[in-house]
Amino acid sequence: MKLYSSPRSPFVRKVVVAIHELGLADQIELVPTVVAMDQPNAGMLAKNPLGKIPVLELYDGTAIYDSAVIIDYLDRKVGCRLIPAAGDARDWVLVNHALANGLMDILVLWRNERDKPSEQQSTGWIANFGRKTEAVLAALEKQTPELEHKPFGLAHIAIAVVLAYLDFRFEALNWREPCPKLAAWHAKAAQRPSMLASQITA
Ligand SMILES: N[C@@H](CCC(=O)N[C@@H](CS)C(=O)NCC(=O)O)C(=O)O
Repeated sequence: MKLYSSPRSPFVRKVVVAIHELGLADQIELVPTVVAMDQPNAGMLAKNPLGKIPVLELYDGTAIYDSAVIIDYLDRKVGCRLIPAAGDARDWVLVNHALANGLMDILVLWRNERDKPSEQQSTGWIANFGRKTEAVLAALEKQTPELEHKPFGLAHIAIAVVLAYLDFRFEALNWREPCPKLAAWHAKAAQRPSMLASQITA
């Protein structure tokens, strides 16, 4: 199988971490792929009409996207280790994945906005991104005891990856200061072999 990917995308990193957690690294080839908001990649549009990565291409050519769907597909092959099959445990994983994944969406939009020439930037949007980011971090700080005692799964992966993305693209936010428990959890999560094998590179 092939994973169309970029080493800087947090959505791709989520999938790569999951691949390592599931022990599937030797079955999936990472194919470096360039995508840009202002320059659709024709090859990717043919596989995913949204023009986004990650895309997993199966042996028969079927394209699977987006990141959560790819992880769900791989996880079901191996026996639902990252996303519980049913019940409250499943709901907890999916809601907390949605929270971290939603923060990824906000950060990508925020970065696009702040990279525009200053006269084209919306100060209202940027202030709103900042408020939402603070709110998500406060919610995650409260969730830390749950993170510590629940099995490492899709939600943990998304949270660990989005916090690393904050370090990579939003260092000045200094997210650890208001979130000491989350910072301690992240320091441990960042040492997992799956996280070390998938570091974001500039
Ligand atoms: N919801 C998608 C988001 C993927 C996404 O936004 N990927 C970015 C790279 S970080 C992308 O491909 N951007 C190109 C574009 O939007 O045209 C997922 O979870 O896979």
